[in-house]
Amino acid sequence: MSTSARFKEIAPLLEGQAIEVPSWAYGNSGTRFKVFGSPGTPRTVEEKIADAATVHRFTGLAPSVALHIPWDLVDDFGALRRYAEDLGMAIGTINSNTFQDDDYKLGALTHTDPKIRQKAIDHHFECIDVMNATGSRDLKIWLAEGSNYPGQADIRGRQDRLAESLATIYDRLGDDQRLVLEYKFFEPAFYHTDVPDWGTSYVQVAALGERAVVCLDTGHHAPGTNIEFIVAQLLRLGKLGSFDFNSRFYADDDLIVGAADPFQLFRILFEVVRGGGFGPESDVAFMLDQCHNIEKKIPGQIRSVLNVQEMTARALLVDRAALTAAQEEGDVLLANEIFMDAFYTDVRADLAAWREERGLPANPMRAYLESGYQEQIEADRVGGTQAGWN
Ligand code: PSV
Ligand code: MN
Repeated sequence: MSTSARFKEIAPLLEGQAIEVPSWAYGNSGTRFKVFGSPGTPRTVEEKIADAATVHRFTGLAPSVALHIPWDLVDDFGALRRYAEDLGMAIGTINSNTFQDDDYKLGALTHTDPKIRQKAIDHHFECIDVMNATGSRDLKIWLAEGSNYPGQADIRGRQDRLAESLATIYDRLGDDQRLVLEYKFFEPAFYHTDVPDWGTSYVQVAALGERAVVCLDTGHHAPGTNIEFIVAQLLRLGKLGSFDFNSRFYADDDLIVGAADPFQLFRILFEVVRGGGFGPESDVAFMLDQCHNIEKKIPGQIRSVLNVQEMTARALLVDRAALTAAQEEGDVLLANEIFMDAFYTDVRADLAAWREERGLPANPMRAYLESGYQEQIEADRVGGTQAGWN
């Protein structure tokens, strides 16, 4: 069967694919050494949403935008929701932030001081109020908590306090809302981290209840970790809530999805498809969590969502029946060949035609660059304070 004939078979499955973009991808970012400003960077949440809507307009892939509180705090979230909807966008996941206050130096939800724990819990209550006003389903919690030196903290006591704090937050959620707990193996803490891995996140959310799930950020594992195995396991347990997609060479690099290791992205997406994590029946949220430190931000996001789409198409191309047969026969080389055949299939021309059939530009990157949007925002967005990590 030719690639195109096979592509036609899987094409309907690509319909409705949605990849949520993060508001912070449009703001300035950098490393701990330098945050670079760039012309056209949004000054307001509305401008971030307008840029996210532009990514969606050129790709048809990104109909929602995640917010980060307090970076995206506004007086009237109902009005912000209407503003987004007028641009064809929904407000997606609400991300809490307990990592930028002096009070949180030694912990937030795990802190030994009940007043500081309560302050961090109250911040999550505020995030739930935002969700109620914006219609968001997911509260995503990533904690920058841990310790730097052996003996510094009671690591067991911190797990117990974490469980208690999370339970209080979970109880406040509405029936259609979810708590999504993200893990990360290190940074900013260097010795121990309170939610370092999928197992800890799983244990904590399993104790909360059905509407508590795990967020897998692809940049949050030790080098060499078999991430697709984690995907398979969490799907098997019904606890894979969402992805923060990005790519990394060394640590939490937050680079363009698929830039560092396209094959890993393929392997992850194959397990997503295999495990029922893709398609209209699935609750798994596909999000990006990225920072564009040196490249232009909007085309950086366009490239990222296109890479996810392209790799999803290739994962769908795997001939699963033939693969299962080869696996059950114990035909190691044939099974591997079937898998690799799909990975090596170039779907770019097919996807370009698929887009055109839907009134989208065949080449969204080029269409954006030729649209004049970038020049326009660079000319218009003069003065004010560019958005960043504060
Ligand atoms: C932490 O590194 C993280 O991945 C979390 O998702 C945060 O919400 C995001 O980055 C932005 O700080
Ligand atoms: Mn993340």
